[in-house]
Amino acid sequence: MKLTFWIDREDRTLAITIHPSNANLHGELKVPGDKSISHRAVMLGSIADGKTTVSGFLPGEDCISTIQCFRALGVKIEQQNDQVTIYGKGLDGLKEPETVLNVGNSGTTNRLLLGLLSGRPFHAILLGDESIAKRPMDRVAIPLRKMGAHIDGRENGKYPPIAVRGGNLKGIDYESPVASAQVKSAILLAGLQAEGTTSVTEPSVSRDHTERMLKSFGVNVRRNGTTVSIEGKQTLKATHINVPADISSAAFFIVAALITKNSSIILKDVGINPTRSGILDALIAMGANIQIKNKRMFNDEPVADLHVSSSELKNIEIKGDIIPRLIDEIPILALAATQAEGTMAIKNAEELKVKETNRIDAVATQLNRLGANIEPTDDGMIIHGKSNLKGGAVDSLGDHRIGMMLAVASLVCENETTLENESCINISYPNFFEDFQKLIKK
Ligand code: SPQ
Repeated sequence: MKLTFWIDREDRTLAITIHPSNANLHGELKVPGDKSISHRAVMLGSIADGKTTVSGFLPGEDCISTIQCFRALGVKIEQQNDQVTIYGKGLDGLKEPETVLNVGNSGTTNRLLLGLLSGRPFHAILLGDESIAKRPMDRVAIPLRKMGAHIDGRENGKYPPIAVRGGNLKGIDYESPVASAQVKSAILLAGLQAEGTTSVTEPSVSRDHTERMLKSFGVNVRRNGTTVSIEGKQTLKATHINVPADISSAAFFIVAALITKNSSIILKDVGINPTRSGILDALIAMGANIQIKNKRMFNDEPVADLHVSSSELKNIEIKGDIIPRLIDEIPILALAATQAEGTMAIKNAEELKVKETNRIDAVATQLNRLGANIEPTDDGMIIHGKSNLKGGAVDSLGDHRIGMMLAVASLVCENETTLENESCINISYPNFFEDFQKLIKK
């Protein structure tokens, strides 16, 4: 196949140059497994009784960090590419780790592990990279302490490294100030080990993969509106988990096909859980030609094949309950907005400030360098379309989602784009450039 899109590895892994080529995208692709679901499969398999098998696992750096942490907690786990086998011995099978648990760049690993370890009768220290050191952990430490866990860290437990000594927990009724699946999941994983009932109420519903997967492992979880409840002292039975393709990864190619001319692609087996599919709703409301076909279930998770073709987009306002349903897709949605008619205002998205980078600033500074017109605001951004992007030097700033968004942006740039610090893309999509090249046609 003749490639019209290529990568110069200038400094081994530090920078790549993407040459614009008036390319379009064609063909069929299955993007790697869902990151959130892959983490949870390892965690729940590790505390279940018996052998859990996982197919479609994401072998990205974040999920490998989760596997390494559970190995350090004494769990035998075999992993080969997207196949994983976990030999769970129940919650009591977890052992006090002899070394610190390295969560790498993964907020999910850090926060969910804190919840899980809050109920274990031993001491553990969790640390990660420079980005993790800046991410707030008090949002989980506060409710977990109320349940009886001893948690400390920098600035009174706000920032990693975090130390936890777990023990006997009691159920709580917690009203979370943020719609966060990591907060909700950490409390549910502690609640599983607590006396009585634990409930979490959120301002709006965040991704519900933990609740769905707990059911697959035989645990009873109840939902009433924005409240989820779990009874303590339940045990998990090993199972098989088939992980859907990650909608957050698919989103990069969806937008790439929409904003380039004469493109038409099919993305297979994509997770379309309604707590994650806000990006499809937003793009369709903007006029995107996206057809959702062949709907079916992988365990308790809905999946479908997405047929996407080039579209004329019109900007809309993005705010309220849709925000947690597309929070990780806001960088790529912002790129789509630069190529759409009119103005997009994104509101109520202050959570973007506490991701791998401050994603409000990262999106605005990097896309503006390419020629976009984006004003950052306190809780989001205002994107003025339609911009002719020029190209130039940009930086992922170490954030995988910013890196992939900028690589897609280069497709519509007049001149060459140089992306610095692209290696962070391995966090969630190790073969991103190879898959991107597969879809590019002249
Ligand atoms: O794991 P991490 O680093 O927090 O990953 C991110 C991402 O973009 O990959 C956020 F930076 O996704 C989070 C997501 O934003 C993954 C997640 C989960 O698996 O539970 C939930 C969301 O975070 P939150 O804080 O809203 O719960």
